[in-house]
Amino acid sequence: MGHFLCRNTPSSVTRNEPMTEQMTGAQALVRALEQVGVDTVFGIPGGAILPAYDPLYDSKKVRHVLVRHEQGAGHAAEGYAQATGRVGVCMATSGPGATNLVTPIADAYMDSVPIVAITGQVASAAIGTDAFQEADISGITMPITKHNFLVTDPADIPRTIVEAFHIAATGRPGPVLVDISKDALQATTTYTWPVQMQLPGYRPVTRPHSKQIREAARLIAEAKRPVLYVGGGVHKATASPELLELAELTGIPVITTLMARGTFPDSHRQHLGMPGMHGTVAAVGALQRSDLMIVLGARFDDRVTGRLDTFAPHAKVVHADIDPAEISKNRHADVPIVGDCKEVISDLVAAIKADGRKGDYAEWWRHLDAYRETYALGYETYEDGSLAPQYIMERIGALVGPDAIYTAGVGQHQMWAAQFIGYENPGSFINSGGAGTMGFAVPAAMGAKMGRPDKEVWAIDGDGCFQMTNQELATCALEGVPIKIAVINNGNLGMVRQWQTLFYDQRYSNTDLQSSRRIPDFVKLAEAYGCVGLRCERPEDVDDTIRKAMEITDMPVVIDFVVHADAMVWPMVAAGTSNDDIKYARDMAPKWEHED
Ligand SMILES: Cc1ncc(C[n+]2csc(CCOP(=O)(O)OP(=O)(O)O)c2C)c(N)n1
Ligand SMILES: [Mg+2]
Repeated sequence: MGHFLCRNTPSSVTRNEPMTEQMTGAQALVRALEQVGVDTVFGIPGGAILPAYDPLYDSKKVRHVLVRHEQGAGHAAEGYAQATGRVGVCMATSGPGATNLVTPIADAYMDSVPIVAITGQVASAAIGTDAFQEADISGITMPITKHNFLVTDPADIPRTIVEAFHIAATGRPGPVLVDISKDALQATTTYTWPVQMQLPGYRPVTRPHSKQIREAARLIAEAKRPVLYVGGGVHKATASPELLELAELTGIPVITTLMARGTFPDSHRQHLGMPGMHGTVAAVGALQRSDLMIVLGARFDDRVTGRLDTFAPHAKVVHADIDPAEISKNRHADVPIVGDCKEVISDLVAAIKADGRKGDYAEWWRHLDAYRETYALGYETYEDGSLAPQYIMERIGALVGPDAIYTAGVGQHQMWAAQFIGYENPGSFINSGGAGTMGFAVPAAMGAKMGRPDKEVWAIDGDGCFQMTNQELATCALEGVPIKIAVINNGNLGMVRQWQTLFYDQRYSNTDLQSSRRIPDFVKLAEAYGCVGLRCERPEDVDDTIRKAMEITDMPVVIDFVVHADAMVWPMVAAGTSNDDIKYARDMAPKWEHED
């Protein structure tokens, strides 16, 4: 069983006599949602889903949050899921309501986020006739859902809901769509509870094979230059404590991918940082020179590997993942391990203790420490007094601290947030890794804050991303969701502009948003949405502005940080090139002189 459990899998259902009752399909839907433990649904009503909104109006257990765009509902469900470890839920009507969910569903699929999307469908007799607001949403989302259902019989609704939540939360988590025709919502049915799931072919393997574990332990003892390559699956398995034990038992260096920031404390001596396109020289260099990669819940994304045929050329690979389809997909695994990372890592710890040998990595650490010292993360500051975006991240990290939850949009600001805030706790950095979805930050922060109202939640957003989904500020203001949004306003689609600077001769085609001209004025926009708007343009005002935002705990706060337009994200491995060609600043390549 995965550890990303909704508290409502059938095992928690009381084993009393089956309960039966006559009700509509819509009432059955709401009752089933209540019985699987849903407390929050993000959505927008419309014709086909309207019957469901009527019993929802009466529910004492399910809070429906009326968003302003269905994309916001989907990302909010993702933020909620990642902040709580439970399944996030979004709801929309047929046709355009459902297609507006496509982007967050794709996003959740890429990042293995457990959400259930419930959509209304036109009446079953009208399906396939191009009826008003008809879209084949189960067809459209087939390749981007872990599973999806089209329900036309009201009697199937409770069982389908239980199955959807079970599939979303167990094994490798992911999005599940439940599309329900309007007539199924309206018809009367006999509601029976508990239900029997009918998923004969679905049995995720969570227990790793002991022979593979012993083989991995042997390779670890014999390796000279091992690295723990940690991905998002480790946090999803709530395996941070086991990871810490494994790392400290063996003394092996740890790198955490974008999806794993916080899974291992940034402050830990053995942590080399993030690998990949904008990773640290130490993390990238460690992988390139390693003789053994222990890959845990990660998938050799091209943003990590760079040119695949030059990635970590000397390394043997131990690859553990709950999804067998990931093993040897991009890189051959010498020791494939299918299983839940919590079980895999604790079994590895036991096997290493039983093996009794200890690897000697002193020489390895001498090289790594040299990389780390020579090529520490750094950034440019500006003599004209303008703001360096990286400095803002450092100050947010210092003042707000590691107990908060951070979300990010996509672009330069996302990479600076990954590099400079400093994460100590698993799940404290929620962002769109696989899909790279601009507009993720604000609705994801809203969902995270609603799931964890006890946490301070900061969205680090770009001026471009913010203009894609900021309408959810209205939702936040009206629903009382006091998140903070730090807009890193460089006036540009900065990440694209960075590529134009480096690879397109500084021809800045269509990347100038002119948002530093205050179109729109983010402070006024915040105020128009019933939020507090603050602006900060100089380094000496950064701390005061952050503190002011922290003091406001009853309203959402938007800070317009107007920053230097030319700041760039370094280090960088250019797309399609080898990790060996990493640059730590423009035209500055590290010297790998600490070689044997
Ligand atoms: C929905 C979507 N459209 C386009 C892109 C391509 N893209 C990646 S980063 C980026 C620029 C983001 O601009 P901004 O939010 O201002 O962030 P910055 O890079 O300036 O920090 C764009 C257009 C994307 N990732 N997602
Ligand atoms: Mg920008």
